[in-house]
Amino acid sequence: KSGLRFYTTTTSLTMSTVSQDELKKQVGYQAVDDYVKSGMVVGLGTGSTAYFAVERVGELLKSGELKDIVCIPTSVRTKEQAESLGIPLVTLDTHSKLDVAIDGADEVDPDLNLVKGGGGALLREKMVEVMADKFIVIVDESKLCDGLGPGFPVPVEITPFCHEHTMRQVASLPSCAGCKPVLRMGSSSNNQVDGDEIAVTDNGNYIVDLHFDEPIKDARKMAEDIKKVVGVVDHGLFCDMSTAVIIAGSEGVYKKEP
Ligand code: ABF
Repeated sequence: KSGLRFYTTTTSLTMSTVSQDELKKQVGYQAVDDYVKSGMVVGLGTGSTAYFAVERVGELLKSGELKDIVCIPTSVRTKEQAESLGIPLVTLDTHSKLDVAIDGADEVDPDLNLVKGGGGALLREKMVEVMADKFIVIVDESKLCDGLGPGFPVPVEITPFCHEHTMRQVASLPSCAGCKPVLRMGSSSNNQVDGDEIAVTDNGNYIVDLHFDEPIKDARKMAEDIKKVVGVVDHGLFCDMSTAVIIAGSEGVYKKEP
């Protein structure tokens, strides 16, 4: 793998004997160990991989290896996890700039553009992560793709008011041609279980997932066009934001940089 830096390589253990949770833990811990230093303002991501990064921050604070950091959670559930670990929390209102943010993703393309929002936290994630000097993405290898779209639908957070209108406006964008818009259902936006009620985000909005059969040709253009639709709050295309992606894969943990 050209231009990659390996942290560890698997020896006797084949990756099949390493659980996916173990892979997520490896990258979550590696990201914190590499990028979080005492005195920093740190963005804490959302999802099962980011969960381990938050766990590591709590562990290092408890051991005294990390001191004087404050963290900004990207969802209610990350806030609750951080509080349970005694991690000092602030918000963007008092800390508009961050040193580093660490978060998972649903898809990563070769240019390190991302689809995020499977966990319904995309708005707070993007608000925090655009303000971080470094945005470190942590994934297991299953998230890597050749082109965004088919592997994971693109979430779009929209206002509940006339949401069917807004869904139609987004789906009819030329840059979204061929997409199938599906309103996310479930008891909460934090899990994509099918439910009989519309999922509501931490911010009181709805999410429409745009399903694509073909890879998105120009994710940047699609991102711009979706954002212009009145009624759209934001979307899960995170383009040109990644500082580095730490990946747990079949040959161990490695890092890709743009
Ligand atoms: C979050 O990380 C979401 O944007 C994305 O859906 C999720 C990936 O979840 P997981 O790490 O559980 O696969 O930031």
